[in-house]
Amino acid sequence: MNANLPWVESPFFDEQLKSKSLSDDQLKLVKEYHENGFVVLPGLIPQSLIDRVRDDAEKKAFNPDFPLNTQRDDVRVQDFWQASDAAKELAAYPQILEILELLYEREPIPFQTLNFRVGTQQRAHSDTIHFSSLPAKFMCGAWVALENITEENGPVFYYPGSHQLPEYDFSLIKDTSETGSYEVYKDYEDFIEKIVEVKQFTKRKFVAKKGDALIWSSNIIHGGSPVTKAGSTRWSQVTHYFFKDCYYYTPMLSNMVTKELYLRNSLKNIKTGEKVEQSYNGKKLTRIPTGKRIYLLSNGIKVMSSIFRSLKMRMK
Ligand SMILES: O=C(O)CCC(=O)C(=O)O
Ligand SMILES: [Fe+2]
Repeated sequence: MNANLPWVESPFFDEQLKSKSLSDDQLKLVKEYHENGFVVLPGLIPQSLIDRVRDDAEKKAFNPDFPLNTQRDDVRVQDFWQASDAAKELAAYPQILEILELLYEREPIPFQTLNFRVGTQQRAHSDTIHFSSLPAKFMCGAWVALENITEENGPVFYYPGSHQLPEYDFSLIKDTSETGSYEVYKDYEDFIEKIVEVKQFTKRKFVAKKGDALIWSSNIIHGGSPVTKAGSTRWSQVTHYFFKDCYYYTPMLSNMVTKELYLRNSLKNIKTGEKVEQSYNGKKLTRIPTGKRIYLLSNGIKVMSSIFRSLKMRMK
């Protein structure tokens, strides 16, 4: 039996596993990912690459005199890969892509990097509120330590097993049909914090050595721990990945009641530099714009023409 999901997220995972011939290491990895929603990969990234990324981040990303045309502040710099070959190499690091192919059985598309200088202290969330796909859950993050991460410098925290919760968006949190926005994001964070409490998930922290990587699935709840040692750095890079042949959207800015989606129309594949095409399991859908960057997806002409007919009627 198949589900319209990544196989590692499928309720039929155990059954599907039987039909695959995997090495012992691969078997351990896919089982862990399925069950917990993450895998830790100690020492995955060579120190030489780590040092290059860190050096670039220090000299360029967090140097206000170095011109960048992406979002930046003292904590994080978005899409630094555009200015750093090392950051780009890390985002498309072959062993990470190989593992993602194994887990998702689709071509991974690195589409966003975030470089951090210090801990984010970000509240608990699932990345699905920011990055979702149709079909669902074809998204993940790979977080790499560019220095040793301790209890004190704001390690990433996460809740094993929380990836199996529903994909919470405003339609499951609020009783209004309003479109999502940054203004109500705090309500989402409050909700997630409460969910973690009532479900009694166990918190884990990614205390890591320089070069260790953590891959997390789209829906696992995670965030950044408080920085308890004043002035400590937490050099790190996270890359967010989608997978081929999906539609990509942002639930936080979509209307998840009416299914009007804020589509991510200008994604770039960091590996190839090419624009990311969108499709649904091999089929192009029609995008009917209903707002700025907001669309209804449709099977095509039949629906389109009935919408135009009703518009015409209304205009009479
Ligand atoms: O690095 C952190 O503290 C959290 C990062 C995060 O949530 C993300 O990249 O999705
Ligand atoms: Fe996140």
